[in-house]
Amino acid sequence: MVEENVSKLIRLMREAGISTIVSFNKYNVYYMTGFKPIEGVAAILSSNNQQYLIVPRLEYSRALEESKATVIGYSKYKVDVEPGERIVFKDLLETIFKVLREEGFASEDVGVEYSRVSYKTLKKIIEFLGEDKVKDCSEIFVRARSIKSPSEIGFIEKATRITEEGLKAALDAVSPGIREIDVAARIEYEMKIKGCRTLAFESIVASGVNAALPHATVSEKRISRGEVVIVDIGARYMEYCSDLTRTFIAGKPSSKLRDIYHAVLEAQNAAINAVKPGVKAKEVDEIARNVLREYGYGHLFIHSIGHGVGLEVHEYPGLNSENEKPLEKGMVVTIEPGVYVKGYGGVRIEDIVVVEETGPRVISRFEKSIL
Ligand SMILES: [Mn+2]
Repeated sequence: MVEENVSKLIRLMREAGISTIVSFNKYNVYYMTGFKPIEGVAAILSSNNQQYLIVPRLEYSRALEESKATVIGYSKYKVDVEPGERIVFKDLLETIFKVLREEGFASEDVGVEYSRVSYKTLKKIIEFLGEDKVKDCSEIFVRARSIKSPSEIGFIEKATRITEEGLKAALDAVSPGIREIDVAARIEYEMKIKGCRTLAFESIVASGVNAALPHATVSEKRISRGEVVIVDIGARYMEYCSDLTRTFIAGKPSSKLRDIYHAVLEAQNAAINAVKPGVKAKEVDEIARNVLREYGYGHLFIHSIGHGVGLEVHEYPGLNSENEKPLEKGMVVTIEPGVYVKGYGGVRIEDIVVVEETGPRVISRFEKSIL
């Protein structure tokens, strides 16, 4: 998988006329090298496929195992080193400069992700290389990662299967009297034992009035009879995220709730059916918004229709009213309309869709009728 990612990055580097890229971002370092960083890591890639992974000394042997890149450890402390170990007694940035200088990369254009490094770091890099040599390469990673390979899609599917086990646990647990936090605990237990090492994001179990807040997380509130419960959860598998939402009802839904639910579901179906290569991201948002407007809920749909999902739970493309760019084959996006009524509750339904040549392929399968 890393080989495929690297060749995609190299192709984009050549198109952009950048001969070397340096990334400090943990997702992009993983994408480039297969090494899962904790912190203080960087990766360097040249357009003739020289790969360097620079890690803190304590991560040196793990990096050698996980990555095929040339691994260099760094440490501020001059202590004993095993023969053969490549350890530099400098800080991360100085170690990068050493590699750039020694490999001759410093004489050509070097791409740095302006959107992912601190001002202080960028300033030092510009001082070292000279202003005309440093280029912003943020777009290269955004573009490469937005189009998923079959193996990346496979990991997102596996993460989705695990997340569905979490939804099932939630459905079994939701009943009048239970606390939101208890439901979350059962969800996360189930996902963990099914192979989810870390969550894609903090689980949301929002009942009743809390469901009116799209990003409410979990509280100790007890769920009452007849209340809605928005469950928005995501497992991670092989570092790839899933992100699914279902809205359950603890007891019998009121007719108002039923009406909102069906409007949201109809909006979601319309948006999903619009997904195909070439369709503008904003059009998908507009289609869902129009359905909700017809029901009189347009003003209560207070976020965008969806987002790309991959190594990060929110990544390019954003499916919002401002994104004029077309969807492309291989993108994986969420479709998640919601209606939020202050002081009353809300409904959101979210699925994950792969943009295929012929149209949408919904990879989540969890039941969507009122439960
Ligand atoms: Mn989402």
